[in-house]
Amino acid sequence: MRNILKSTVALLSVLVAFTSCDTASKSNSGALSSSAAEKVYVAPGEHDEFYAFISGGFSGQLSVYGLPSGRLFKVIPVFSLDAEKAYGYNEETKPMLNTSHGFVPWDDSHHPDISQTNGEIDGRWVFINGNNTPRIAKIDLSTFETTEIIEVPNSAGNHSSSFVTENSEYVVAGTRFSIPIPQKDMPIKDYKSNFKGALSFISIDPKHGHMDIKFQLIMPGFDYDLSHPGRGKSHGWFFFTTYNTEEASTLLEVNASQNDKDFIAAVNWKKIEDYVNNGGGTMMPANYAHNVYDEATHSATSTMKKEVRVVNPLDVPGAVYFLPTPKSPHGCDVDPSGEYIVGNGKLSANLTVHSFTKMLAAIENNKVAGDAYGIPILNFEDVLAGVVEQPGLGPLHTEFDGKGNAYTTFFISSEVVKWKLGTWEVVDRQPCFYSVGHLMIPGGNSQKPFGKYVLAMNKITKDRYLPTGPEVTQSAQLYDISGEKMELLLDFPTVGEPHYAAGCPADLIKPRSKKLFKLEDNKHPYATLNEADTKVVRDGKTVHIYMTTIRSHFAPDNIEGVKVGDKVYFHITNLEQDYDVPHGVSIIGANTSELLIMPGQTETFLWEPKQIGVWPFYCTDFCSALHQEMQGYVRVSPANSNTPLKWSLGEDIE
Ligand code: RUQ
Ligand code: CUA
Repeated sequence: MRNILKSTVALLSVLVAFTSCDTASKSNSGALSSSAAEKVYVAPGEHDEFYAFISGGFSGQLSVYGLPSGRLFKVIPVFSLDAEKAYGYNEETKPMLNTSHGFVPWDDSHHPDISQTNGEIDGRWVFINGNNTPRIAKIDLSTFETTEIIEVPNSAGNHSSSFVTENSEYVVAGTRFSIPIPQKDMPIKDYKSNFKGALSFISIDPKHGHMDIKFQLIMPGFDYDLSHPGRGKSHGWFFFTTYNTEEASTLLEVNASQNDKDFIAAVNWKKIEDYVNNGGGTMMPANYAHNVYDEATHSATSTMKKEVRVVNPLDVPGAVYFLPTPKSPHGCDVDPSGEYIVGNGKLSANLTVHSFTKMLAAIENNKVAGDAYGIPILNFEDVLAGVVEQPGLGPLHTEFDGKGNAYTTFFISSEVVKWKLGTWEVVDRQPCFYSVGHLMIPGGNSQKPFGKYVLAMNKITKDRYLPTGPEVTQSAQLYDISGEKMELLLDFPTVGEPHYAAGCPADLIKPRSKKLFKLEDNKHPYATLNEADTKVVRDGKTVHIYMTTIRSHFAPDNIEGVKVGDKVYFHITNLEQDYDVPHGVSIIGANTSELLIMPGQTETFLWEPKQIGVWPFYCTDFCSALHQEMQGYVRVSPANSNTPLKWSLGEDIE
């Protein structure tokens, strides 16, 4: 025990030494030479070449940047409330944040991935995982809005997620923390062999993208850290890194660092899919939310699902194998050809690369080294493609440029290292400022990466930016990788802690970007499609206001007969049919955010007036020269008054 603690202390001091930035900061690297500046300069009015969708980490959101400029375009609300867009505040989107734990308006979003067709990025949807209360969200890239969230049962810490297979057959969610399945009240010390880890395969409807859990593979109680799909020759397989194969439940920094090798789990999902399609697996009681936003009604619904299909890997022989992989591997990355599976062993001096072809041969020849809970373990030597010797310290993630090179981030030595697939030689290295986590090459998780830039997402940025109090901005760095050597081009701040990102050429998305919602397609139950139909309706203590907006007034804009204690729903339809003309609305004391209503859309907020008086409401979005004139009044009378319910526009209420 003493030795273990000693070695942990030693490792920690290495870590501290490498993450203190004082010396590195002095070398200003001359990155912003004029040629670097030119490479990231996008002239006013010009467009960026790539979109980058960068995870918001603990902000729970997904942010959209342009590359190479590093300009922020939008923060898409996904798992967290967003007052700017009324996400989670308006009645239409509140159901998006429903879970089996109730309304959960926050998550830790990690790894975005873009949908694919035939192994190439198709630019239709982005998927991203919520790590804390296990969920997967789908963002529609025609509207840049979250349109679906599915909760993942039997899971905790949805981290090996949300990676997509090469025809978007599945988006995959693996649990980081193993737990009792089903959950139950039991002693924590009985973790070993009693806790299990679920790997969930969530099918994606090819047309609408609707998600549905096809099956959950119930695996031994390890921590399933990251994953990537096979592609090309390895299409039909999925690979997951594991750590804590020791099955420790306490002081994991020591107790989960005992085994010389953990595993990459290779899962033949095609085989399991066949098994399931033939009635295999068992339906297990469960309780998880499936939240879908409908573009026709501009509203989300939340449905609680009551069962899920689980599969015991031992029931599908030949479907799951363990590939021994040194020292608590983190990233699990598959090259564009589908041949190489890179295990980024956090505590290993070398990078391990497995060969898919060799894996198949070992399986064919039944060369098994042992088993873990009945799952065959292959021989390390039999599946090894090669080793990148001593490339750096603390490897985390690897991406590929499609030209035979791999790029791996090293957290402890704080650098991106470029090496060659097949020869395993290191060909270049560039420092990161500082302590890089993930990296992204547009299309990097596909058969066809666009190997022009690599984006490094860093964990520490002290002294890179103007100070902003104890918390310094989160940051990414852009490198040009079009030449033999990488060249640092740009630092830019990011939202939340960026984990992974997904990128693609802007041309894949731009032509499909929606400009407005057609009024005639608006099926919102409280939509008002012209001013003549505006009205105010009382139903007991509930008041529904059917209101419209158009430059530059609300209809109606004077309302009387509302009483203290009423529940007042403002249902507001934006009648504009022009690009980029939203209107906003809010009223004093409303316990929600403003609404930001797109052309042709209907949104609703609830107001519960607590005080008598005459209260103004106004447009919150500067929509025209007469935006400041876009306002109105609601008269609130005592609860027992008999002020008649009346409304008007352009004339006085008599
Ligand atoms: S993880 S670096 Cu989800 Cu590697 Cu963040
Ligand atoms: Cu409408 Cu400002």
